[in-house]
This record gives sequence, structure tokens and C-alpha cells, in this order.
Amino acid sequence: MKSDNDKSSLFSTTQCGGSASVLPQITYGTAPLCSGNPSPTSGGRRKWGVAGSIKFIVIIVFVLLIGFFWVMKQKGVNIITVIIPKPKPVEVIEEDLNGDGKADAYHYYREKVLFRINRDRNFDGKLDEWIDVKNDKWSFRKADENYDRIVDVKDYFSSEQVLRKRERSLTYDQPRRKNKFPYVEHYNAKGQLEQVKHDTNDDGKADVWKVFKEEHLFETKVDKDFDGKPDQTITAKSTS
Ligand SMILES: [Ca+2]
Ligand SMILES: [Ca+2]
Ligand SMILES: [Ca+2]
Ligand SMILES: [Ca+2]
Repeated sequence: MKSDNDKSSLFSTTQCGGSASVLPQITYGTAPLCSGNPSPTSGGRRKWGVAGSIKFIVIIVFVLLIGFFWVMKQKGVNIITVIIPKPKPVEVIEEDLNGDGKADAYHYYREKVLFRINRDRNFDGKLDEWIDVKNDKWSFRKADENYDRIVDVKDYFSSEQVLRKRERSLTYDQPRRKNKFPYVEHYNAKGQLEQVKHDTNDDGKADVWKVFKEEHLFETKVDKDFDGKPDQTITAKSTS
């Protein structure tokens, strides 16, 4: 059985820093573990560790950034406007389509390049057509066709301004409809109608598909139970 003297050889107290005012530290065996003291293998230098190195790098980067901003300011360079360039000014040319002295069409230019046309086609003072222009061609158009201030149609054009896709409402009852554009028309490169997808029950999925050939209806498929799969196929000449 070990005596109290035996225990003191394993766990003893010593004082760090050699001063009597320093709190005693527990030692294990004969090596004192005083935090902050250089280890015998560190050559007398304090180890930074990973966290210390990261802090050091962050401080250096921060100081360099402050210096960079200060130098740029001395040179009269506003670094904010360099990073976030100011938007180029937009010029708007108004047009009076019906000669009543009020503008009905607005052409938007940036650096003399037309990029947007907005129009009031029924002259009620409210815009009802919005057109995006790229390279002098319409790229996108949306419009309120019944002038109730709700968009009813969206047109997507090719780079040659050929209509390729049209999303629209059939009944102008969008406020009551979940799917505001349930009727989607697809056109070929010549602008001829090729396919229609119609979501008749507002579940967001087409349930009637119509295929056109030479712009004439060729085939209709219907998903009667709305499971996403057509249940009936109707061709122009026969029914199956
Ligand atoms: Ca006018
Ligand atoms: Ca209008
Ligand atoms: Ca409308
Ligand atoms: Ca549906």
C-alpha cells in the first residue's frame, strides 16, 4: 500500500515563473506543465498553432486592404465605383401614337442602343405592352390583351424575331386561376404552330396535347384522369 509520500512523487505542486506569488501548478511526474512556458524542444520560441496563424494572416490582409483603400483615396480613385460601376444612363424617347398630345409609346436607349419598348395601345394612360429588344429584334414581349391591367400573354422570340413560344390565358380570368398561363404554344423556326400544351385543371401540368402539321391540327392527346399520362388519342381522321 502506497504512503502519502509515494503519492507526492506522482502528483506534486510547484510554482511557475519562480515567484512565490504565482499560483501553484500540478505537475505529473517530475516535469512541470506551466502554460506559456517555452517547451524544451521549441528552441525557446512560443508556438503559434493553426488558429494563431489564421488570425495573423487575417490581420495582415486587413492592414493591406486599409492601406490599399487609403492609397486609392489619395490618388482620387473611388474604389466603390470601380468595383460596382455606375449604370449607364438611359435615354427615353416618347411617341404620341394617336395624335392627342399625350405620349403612348416609350423607347428606351442605353448608349444609343434600343433595349425596351413600352406601349399604351388603347390610349387609356396605362401601359399594356412591354417588349425587350436585343440587336434591334424583339426577344420577349408581354401584354395585357384585354386591358384589365393583368398580363395575359408572354411571347418568346428567336434571335431573328421569330415567335417560338407563347404562354397565354384563354379566358382572361387570371385572378381566379392558379396557373395564369395554362395554354402554351410552341412554334418551329419558321414561326409555324407545332404543338400546344394545355393545363385545363390548373394543377400546373399539361393534360391536353395538340400536334400540328403544316399548321393544321394532326393529333390530340387527352389525360382525362390528370395522372400525367394521356388516356385518349384523337387524330384528324380517326378516333382510338
Ligand atoms: Ca396619345
Ligand atoms: Ca392601355
Ligand atoms: Ca389582361
Ligand atoms: Ca393539368
